Amino acid sequence: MRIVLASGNPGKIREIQALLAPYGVRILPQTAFATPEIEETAPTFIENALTKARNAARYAGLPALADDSGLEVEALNGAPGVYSARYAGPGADDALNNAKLLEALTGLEEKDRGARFRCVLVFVRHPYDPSPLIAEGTWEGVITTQPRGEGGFGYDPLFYLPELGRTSAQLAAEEKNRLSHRGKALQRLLELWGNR
Ligand code: ITT
Repeated sequence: MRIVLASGNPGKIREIQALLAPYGVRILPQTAFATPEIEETAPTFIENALTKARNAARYAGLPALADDSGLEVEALNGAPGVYSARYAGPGADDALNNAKLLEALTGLEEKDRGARFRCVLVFVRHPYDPSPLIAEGTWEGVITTQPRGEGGFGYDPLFYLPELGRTSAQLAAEEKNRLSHRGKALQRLLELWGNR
C-alpha cells in the first residue's frame, strides 16, 4: 500500500516511517507532491488532523495519513495542547518552545509538573472519504527543569519518564516508538485497518 504522509515535521515522518516499515506500507512525504501546508486553525487535534489528511490526499491522489499531536501540561490547564508547535509564537522552533515551557513552570515541584503527550492519527482513503479512521494515543510524564538527551524532537528533552529515569530524548528510537503516544495511536490504527 502507498500512503502520503500529511506532515512537514521531519521528527514525525521518521517515527511514522519506522513504525509502519514492518507492515509493507510505503510512506511518501507530502512534499513529494508539492502539497502546500494548510493552516491548522481548529481547536481540536481531530479536526486539524482531518484537515491535513484531506489536503494531502487531494494533492497526492493517494490515501493519506495525518498526525496532529501536542503536549498537555496539567499546571497550564492543558496548554500548549493543539498550539504545541507554535507555543512561543508563529515560526517558533523547538528550542524557543522548550524555553517558554520551562519559564512557565518556574518554581513548581516535580509533583506539580505532570504532562501528557497526545497524538491523533487520521487516515482517509481519498479527499472526500466520509468515514475516516481515527486513532488516538497518550503518554504520561513529567516536565524536567533542564533539557536532557539528543534524540526525538520537539519537547522530548523536557519530557521525563520517572519509571525509566530518562527523558524521551534519551530513549533509543525503537524504545520511544514502543512507548509513545504516536506508537500507541499507530497500533490502534493498525487494528482499525485490520477490521476494515
Ligand atoms: P505537521 O502539522 O506538518 O505534521 P507540526 O509540528 O506543525 O507538523 P503539530 O501541529 O501536530 O505538527 O504539532 C505537534 C507539536 O507537538 C510538535 O511540533 C512538537 O512540538 C510537539 N510534539 C508532538 N509529538 C511529539 C513528540 O513525540 N515528541 C516531542 N514533541 C512532540
